[in-house]
Amino acid sequence: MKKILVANRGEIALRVMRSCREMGIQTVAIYSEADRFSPHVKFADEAVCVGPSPSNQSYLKGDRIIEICKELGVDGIHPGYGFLSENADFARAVARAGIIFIGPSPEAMEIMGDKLSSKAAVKKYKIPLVPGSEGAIDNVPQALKVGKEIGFPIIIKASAGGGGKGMRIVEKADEFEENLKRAVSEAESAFGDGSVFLEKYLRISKHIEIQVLCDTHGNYLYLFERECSIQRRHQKVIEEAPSSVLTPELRKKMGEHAANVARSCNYTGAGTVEFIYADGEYYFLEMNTRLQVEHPVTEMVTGVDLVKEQIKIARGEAISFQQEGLAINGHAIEVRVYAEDPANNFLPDIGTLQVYKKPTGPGVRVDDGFEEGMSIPIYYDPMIAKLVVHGQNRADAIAKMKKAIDEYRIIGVETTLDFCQFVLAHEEFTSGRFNTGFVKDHFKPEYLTAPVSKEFEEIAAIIAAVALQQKENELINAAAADKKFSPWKSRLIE
Ligand code: MV4
Repeated sequence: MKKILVANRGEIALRVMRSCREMGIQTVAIYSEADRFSPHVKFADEAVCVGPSPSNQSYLKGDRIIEICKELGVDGIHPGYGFLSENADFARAVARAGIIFIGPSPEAMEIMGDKLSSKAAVKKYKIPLVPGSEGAIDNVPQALKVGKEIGFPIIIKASAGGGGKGMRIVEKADEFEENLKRAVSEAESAFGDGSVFLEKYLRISKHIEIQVLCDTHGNYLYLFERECSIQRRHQKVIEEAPSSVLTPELRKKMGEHAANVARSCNYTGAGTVEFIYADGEYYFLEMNTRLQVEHPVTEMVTGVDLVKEQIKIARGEAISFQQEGLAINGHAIEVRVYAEDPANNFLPDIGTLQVYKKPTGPGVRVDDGFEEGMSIPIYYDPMIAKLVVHGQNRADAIAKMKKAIDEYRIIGVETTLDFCQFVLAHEEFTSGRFNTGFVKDHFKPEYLTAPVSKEFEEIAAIIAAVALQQKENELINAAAADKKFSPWKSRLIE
């Protein structure tokens, strides 16, 4: 592979291109009109505009992206996460065009993309599954029968869903009538597939996922776990590796189960097997057939560059290490920095990064795709950056993260940084006992707005007004300078 097109934007596009460059591989960026001046465009060896800002007119234009590859002599496509990364039809079209899709086979994506077919696939490996319905449920008597067997509460999940989309919790039998009907019609309209199934709802649980790496030579390796229980409405906020609750024995068993999930669909490349953990027991939920947002915590504790491994596997090489050669070194934590206002129900807060200063130092990694002065586009995910730290142990990593967040300076948009600081300081978090209900159970927006005196507020308002005027002047100058910037590396193919 000599030239890779990264079919993505922002931090992940940059992160993938960095590994390509270290491997001596040429990089091609694609960008939408909103991303014309983005760092991933400047970093790439070549860059092509794929269309207007909305992603369905740009980053999701699979056919157009394949055309660009043909024109520029691209031999591999890395899809990043989101967008086209789990689209089996796209992966198939890429292969048909004689280009390597850096990811699993379309067949593996399809098997794991459907929760019922993924459960069916792992059956022969005796993977622990949450008690539930054998297949799809489409009527109340069927649901009641399962309810009798497994007891309440019960969760209804869409087979074509995943990541928490289209789930409903049923507390008692008479709630089936309405919830089943709604779940089916929601699944139908959201995924074009109304199949739903039932599982015993585990109310207090942890979200633990295992990173796997598999090559075309029959090697199925696990790179241990990430714990991602700190989340809000299915959006992860803090992830870490390792998890506080896994013993070495449990870790090995879970890892071997994860490798078997990958085996069940002849998986190749990097993937993540998601488990739910409750009371010392764990159960397989689903497999994500992409590189995940939180992959850096695994890289920090294992020393493996997952993107480089993905590329080597796609080239047909065998993984250069073995399971016995892998170990967890220290502890890593990632916080996602979103342009959202935690004091205002985490509403996306768009605007310009008037001040943007990143923390640095040993064991501190920032994966981002913005620079000072840039605006956060409204069209995409509002994540500004991932701040990742590595420490000798969990306490050390937490301390390092607190210091790094303190050093992070973002002015112009509200961010989730203070909220993350609140989580890191909470006893429930430091003790490791937290579960997926943490944010709902322990966070109130008032916690972030410390009371201040009237005089302080007045002085602060004056200082802010002066600073704003100064900044405005700077921005006017910056905008004038910006006009001189031409994306001369870009090639527009009509
Ligand atoms: C569950 C569960 C409890 N019991 N399954 C969320 C992400 C998706 N991959 C699966 N998810 C869950 N599956 C069983 N059998 C709890 C979650 C879950 C959750 C569910 C409802 C509302 C918020 C939640 C937050 C995290 C996890």
